[in-house]
Amino acid sequence: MSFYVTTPIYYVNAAPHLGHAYTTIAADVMARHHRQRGEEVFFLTGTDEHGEPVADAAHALGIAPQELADRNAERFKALAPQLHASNDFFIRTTDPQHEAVVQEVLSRVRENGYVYEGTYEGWYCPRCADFKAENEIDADRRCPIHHIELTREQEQNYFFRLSAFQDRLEALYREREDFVAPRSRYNEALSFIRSGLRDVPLTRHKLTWGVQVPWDPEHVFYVWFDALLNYYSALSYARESDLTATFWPATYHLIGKDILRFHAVYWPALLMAAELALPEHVFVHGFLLMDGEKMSKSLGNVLDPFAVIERYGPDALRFYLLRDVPFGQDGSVSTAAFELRYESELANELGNLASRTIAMAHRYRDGAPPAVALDPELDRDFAGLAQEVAALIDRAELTGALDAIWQRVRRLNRYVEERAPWQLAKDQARAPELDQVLATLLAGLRVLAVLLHAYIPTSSDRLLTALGARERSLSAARWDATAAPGARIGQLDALFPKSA
Ligand code: ME8
Repeated sequence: MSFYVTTPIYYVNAAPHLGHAYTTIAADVMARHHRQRGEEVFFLTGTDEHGEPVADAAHALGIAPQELADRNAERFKALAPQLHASNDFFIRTTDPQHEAVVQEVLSRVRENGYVYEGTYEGWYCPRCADFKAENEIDADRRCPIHHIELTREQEQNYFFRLSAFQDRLEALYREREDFVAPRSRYNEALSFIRSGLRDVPLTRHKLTWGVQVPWDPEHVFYVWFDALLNYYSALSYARESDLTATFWPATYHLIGKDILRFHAVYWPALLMAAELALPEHVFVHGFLLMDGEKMSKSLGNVLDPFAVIERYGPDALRFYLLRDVPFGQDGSVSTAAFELRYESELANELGNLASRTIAMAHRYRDGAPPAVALDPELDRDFAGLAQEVAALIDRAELTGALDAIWQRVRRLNRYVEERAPWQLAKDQARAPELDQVLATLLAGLRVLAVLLHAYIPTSSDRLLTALGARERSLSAARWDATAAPGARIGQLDALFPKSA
């Protein structure tokens, strides 16, 4: 089994912000979870370095585009480890190997008859690097995303014959209802397709900052075609041996809703034109909003993920973003909401549960987990949990999976209150009962820690180490007293200190 997950490659026209961190974290949760299942995983992220947004930003700073790209690519590259994102490679579209693949694939698209020369005229947003359809433009001719004035562009270009894929794309959406999720995004993409596909420019004449068109060196490829091909090109040079046969087609492309059309319409058409296999799923998440507006570099209202991480650590940020904003929908983020989740859920519900349980195992049983059967009362909540979580993550329902886990965190907290082990400990005759409660709590914590690994890897690891559990694979989330035999309980400092 192989599993290949990607994030969008981010523009290097400015520094990384929380929105970028969000997609990278989500992809990391999926990658880590699938590794726990024993699958062969490849997780790709990187930077999109060509095109007008980057050229314009460099121009404004009075430096060469490559210099800006080099500078900001480093910052994006540094973001991944700070988030504890376990990406297997970091692609830059200025990598010469990537550029060669772009030239090769797009030449094949031309040889296959899907490229022709023509004139294009339309309303263009230089920040989106995208022409806007008439129905996207309001009366004052501004970009609906960036609120800047659109420019009227007319140029002699090579075109990609997108219209030739009308029927095949409709058939794709008919036959593979899970190609795009959530359903609302599937419907949005399909209705765009059904409204009638028009050919799109494949090259730009006036720009020089891009991958040169091999059959006409006066042109560079339109940045979106260059960028989309990163998902494919990376596999050919990320390692010494070519990984394409193992990982292509991608299992999941995770994207924000701003780039749906490129991934759900252009991309499958381009792959068809190049005779390459299509990805299995495109999952579209919503926007993180601050003051009701999308955070974006060009709007300037950004929350710095580096600052959040420095104060609370990456686990807290990872947890908050996937817990508070239903993955797939828009959601507001704020410091107040973050602090509330941190205190009430991470510190109180999980942190206290863990420290209490471990303290009781030491106090009442000297750190040796009782080797007794688990309380059947919790079977219903815990027995099928790992499968339930895996099924949700298979559908990229990352908030749903986290919620399924968290319901059990709460269930264990109720269990402690109901059984009151401190009362049982007062009565020697009830020692077997206390054994069972402690064994059940320790097993429950182990299951939760294994399942939480994908979300909060550092805390999960600390908790598993304290529980004496060596196994991190999903099989250790079995609801079974023998899943971690004979382990001794260690010490655990507060998982989520309140003074953070
Ligand atoms: O579009 N909320 O790059 P980009 C949630 N280079 N996610 C957000 C976000 C927000 N407020 N802001 C950004 C590009 N994102 C192209 C992609 S792919 C072949 C080329 C995330 O730097 C989200 O994943 O503008 C969004 O799709 C992406 O960053 C856009 O990053």
